[in-house]
Amino acid sequence: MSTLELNELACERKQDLTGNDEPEIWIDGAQVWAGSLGKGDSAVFSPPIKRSFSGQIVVELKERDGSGGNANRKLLGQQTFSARSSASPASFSASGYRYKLHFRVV
Ligand SMILES: [Ca+2]
Repeated sequence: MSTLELNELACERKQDLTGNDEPEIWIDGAQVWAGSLGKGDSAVFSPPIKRSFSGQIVVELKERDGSGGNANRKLLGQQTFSARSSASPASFSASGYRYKLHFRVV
């Protein structure tokens, strides 16, 4: 078994045109964190978000619009981690946004 530790999510460029982004982190299909970040903001996870796994574990970064029953989520990116993953931070980026996820696998 390995453990994925998420330490920090940094927003280098946000996806929403106005206001903060509402990023969410999902691990293996379950939401583990939601927040509000603007450009240059960082969410530090203390203690780290930890999930043990064997084989691989999938992390998705989503961005939420709307609220409550009208929430609408855009998938910003997906990364698969294994026991050998060490290239922290992982980057979630496209033309309109850039996020860096600091992690380690122990
Ligand atoms: Ca949003």
